[in-house]
Amino acid sequence: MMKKTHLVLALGATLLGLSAQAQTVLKIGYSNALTSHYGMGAVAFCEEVDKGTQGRYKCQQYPNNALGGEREMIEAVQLGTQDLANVSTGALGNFVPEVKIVDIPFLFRDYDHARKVMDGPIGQDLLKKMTAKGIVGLAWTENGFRHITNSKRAINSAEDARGLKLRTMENKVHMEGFKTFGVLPTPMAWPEVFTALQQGTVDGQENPIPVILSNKLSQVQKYLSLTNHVYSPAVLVLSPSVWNKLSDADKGVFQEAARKAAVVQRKKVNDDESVAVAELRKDGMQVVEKVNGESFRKAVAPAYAQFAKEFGADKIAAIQAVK
Ligand code: EAX
Repeated sequence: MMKKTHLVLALGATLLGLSAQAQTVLKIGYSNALTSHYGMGAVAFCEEVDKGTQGRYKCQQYPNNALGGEREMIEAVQLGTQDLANVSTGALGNFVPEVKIVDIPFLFRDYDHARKVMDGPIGQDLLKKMTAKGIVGLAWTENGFRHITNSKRAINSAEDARGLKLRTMENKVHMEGFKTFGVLPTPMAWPEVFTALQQGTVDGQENPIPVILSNKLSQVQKYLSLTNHVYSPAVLVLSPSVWNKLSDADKGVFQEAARKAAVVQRKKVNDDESVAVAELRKDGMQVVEKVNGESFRKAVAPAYAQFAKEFGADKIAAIQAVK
């Protein structure tokens, strides 16, 4: 008898939301390992959220494409079937067209420049643009400057890249830009890439150092050239179905947690870069460190007319002007 009463009371309290222990577990997905820059960012975010909400919000980590490719994860976040994702901008422009401007090759000079833009008014404005598309952009994290790997030959200048079949992200700006290098861009979701490289469906791909390391691309690619041809931002996105239920205080906790995650994730990008060349050479890769960057920049220059038409020359100039 006693037992039954307790059960009813406990149930009643839970239904009324009175339980002090009420806990929500959020699913967070990303396309690299738990130990990668994405994983470290996601874990840091979740620790901060847990702390800041006194344990009311916790996460379950889904690394290694466990919830699908980046396009699928963004869709799921929109729908509310997935709570959080830490994704690159690869597929994001298909949902939020304004974001595509940051995918222009050779737009950013270096990490300081890129991070300043993403954390400044331009980047923050782009985060807000996501809201109208049913995506809550919490903070820009980072994937890193991208480099070309391939199985055919060492690339010293744009001339050497000519004719290579290169996997690209599902990103029109990248495809337009990389075409000017003379490569054949082949869009493909990330989860398919390792096998495609292994089987020779494509000759190469391009990605930041942390992705090359974390996915052991040295097993399927002989050549790496530090082309730095485009900056690859990433972003922590949250489903509106979670966001809309948060109190203002909790919203603040989530945003601050995302900003702290960005610091951790960016540091991992830098740390990986500082050890990568030695490590990848040890793994048998041939690494071209001093690429003729000018040849790539020259090749892509004509495409800037198209980018200016699409995004506005003033908007591109505003990004370039950030010091
Ligand atoms: O987000 O698809 C890609 O090349 C991405 O850079 C990678 O999955 C990490």
